Amino acid sequence: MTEAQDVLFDPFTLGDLSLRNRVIMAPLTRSRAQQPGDIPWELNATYYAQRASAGLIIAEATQVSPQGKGYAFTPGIYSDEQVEGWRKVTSAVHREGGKIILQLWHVGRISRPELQPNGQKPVAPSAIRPEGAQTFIDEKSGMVDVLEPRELTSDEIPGIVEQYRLGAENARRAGFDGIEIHGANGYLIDQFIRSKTNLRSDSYGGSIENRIRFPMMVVDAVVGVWGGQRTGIRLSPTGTFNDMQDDDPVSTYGTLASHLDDSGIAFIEVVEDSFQGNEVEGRPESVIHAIRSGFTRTYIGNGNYTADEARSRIKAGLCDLVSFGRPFISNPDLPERLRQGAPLNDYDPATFYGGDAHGYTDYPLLG
Ligand code: 8OZ
Repeated sequence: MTEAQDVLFDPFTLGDLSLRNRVIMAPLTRSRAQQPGDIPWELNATYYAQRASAGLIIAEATQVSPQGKGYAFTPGIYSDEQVEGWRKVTSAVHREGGKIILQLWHVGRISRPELQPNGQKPVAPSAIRPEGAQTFIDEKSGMVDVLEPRELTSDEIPGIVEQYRLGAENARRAGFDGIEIHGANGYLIDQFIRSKTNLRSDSYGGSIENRIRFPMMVVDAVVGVWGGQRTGIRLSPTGTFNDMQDDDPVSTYGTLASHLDDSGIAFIEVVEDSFQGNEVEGRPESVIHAIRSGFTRTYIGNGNYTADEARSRIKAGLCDLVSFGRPFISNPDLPERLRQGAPLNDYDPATFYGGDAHGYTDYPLLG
């Protein structure tokens, strides 16, 4: 295949951003922020700069507040030191000609008192313990079970929206090119969206319109800072990671997609398949169709894609862009490898989370 025919290397306009290819780097938790303070630093700048040939880098999930933290060593975007740290990252990526947006994260119930301000219980739409969910609190304890959270009062919810708004403002100060809101994988926004985790009887729970109220407030707050053309959201309609489920994902996500369309955001990234939970067999085509029908702008497919599947689904109009996660961990030059059909380096799950440069910035380039 010649370069001119390879749809993965068609430039693409994503909102206000001109992308040089359609090979997107998915957000990847790597748990290597500098301590204390969960501050991005030179090591993270090197890692992201190595991957700047992606059409777009979606930087890892980043807590908008101390309450939004659920794992040791993940970065934040609420302190001045974190903003300065992220500035090192965005400058390094821009120096290499890349583009990078930040994923804003609040974990909701997927945390532990050990990680929360004043040892408080983590918060959630409803006080439901996620069965089988675990988190990482420190090197000594390793993975530990998540406990029953505290139900948020309706009065607290605008304050959490404000945490996201401040995160969005801080991301601007840090030099990012835009925002992805983390609405997937069983964290706070997802806990509101899906029926299994939202049993509220106020205006934030019950009907689909009510369950998506808080998510849409967050979207509107971020759009207020960045504009729709530089804002997107990640969703995982059928993922079961963190004990998630929805009674009727076609209706839930079809409705959400039209509200997101009205909000003016530029893209939805969909976890169609995942390595973390027992997902449905294959890609959930009926939900993908519902989202595609409700949302008129860019759709980014994600989850266990090969280059050929990415090409064929883009050509079939099932997605516009594809994000790759694990392959980008072990192949900093993934776009060039896909273009050439070159072999990929294997990744080592033992170095996914935490640690140093090993398994992070030491994967080899082609040649
Ligand atoms: C793996 C480990 C910890 C967090 C996600 C942010 O699943 C994550 C995550 C992944 O979205």
